[in-house]
Amino acid sequence: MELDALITRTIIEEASKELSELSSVDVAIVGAGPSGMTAAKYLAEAGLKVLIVERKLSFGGGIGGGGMLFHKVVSLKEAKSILDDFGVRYSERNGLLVTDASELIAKLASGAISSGAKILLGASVEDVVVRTNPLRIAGIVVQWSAIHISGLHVDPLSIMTRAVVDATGHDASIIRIVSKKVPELGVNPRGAGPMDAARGEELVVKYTGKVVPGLYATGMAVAELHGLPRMGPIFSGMLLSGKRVAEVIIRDLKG
Ligand code: 48F
Repeated sequence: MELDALITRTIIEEASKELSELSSVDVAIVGAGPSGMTAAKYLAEAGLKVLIVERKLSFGGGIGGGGMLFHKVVSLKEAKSILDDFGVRYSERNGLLVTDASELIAKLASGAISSGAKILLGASVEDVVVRTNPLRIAGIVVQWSAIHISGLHVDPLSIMTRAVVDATGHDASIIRIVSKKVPELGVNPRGAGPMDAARGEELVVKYTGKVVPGLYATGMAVAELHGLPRMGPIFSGMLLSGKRVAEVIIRDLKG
């Protein structure tokens, strides 16, 4: 067979095989930002089948933009053990841990993938699957981002889940979908409040966890849901929130 044909056949065979295995997962994380990738590593390490769906063709979410495009981001020392778990290097300045933005992106992704999580790029979650008795979120509805951008009418596909994590940052995409389409679940996002780094860092971790049966929130989606302060380019809250949501899901799914 010609190499050109072999390339096509190999890509389609391998991708189809893997995508069909992903039609049902333990945990679907929506968004490959800092909170979603942190959660993915700890969930996969606990033996759960984890898929991250990311609408862009790259991971990192808000990390790459740093603070006004300066390429360093900072964390409180409370997140030191998480940075160590991922092998992220840091220096200390003014009592803060300083990391290189691109290293943080690369190592969070590498840590999640090495632990067994799958990251699917260029795919957007546009809806949820709902089941009754009991009423719960039972899956995500996925479409290639390129189809969204093109405006073509193409039906999406569903992925069944035991837990969905909204890690979509300020979009709080999944929370807003559930709020609009399943009003009986009583999810009413308040929108994030103004800047207050210290309170925002503390509260985003405190409020991380289950939203409704089958749906959890981490990172800035938590702030959007509960009206918590934003905190700007400090990322310890995102890392700690990602680890926290993983702990809650592991407890709920594995007992
Ligand atoms: O925004 P993002 O980095 O979320 P996060 O983990 O971290 C927030 C911080 O970056 C920063 C901050 C804290 O210091 O204020 O904003 O809470 O990453 C969210 C990811 O979700 C993707 C989006 O492209 C981004 O990479 N995303 C959003 N909606 C969807 C989605 C969707 N419907 N389907 C798939 N991916």
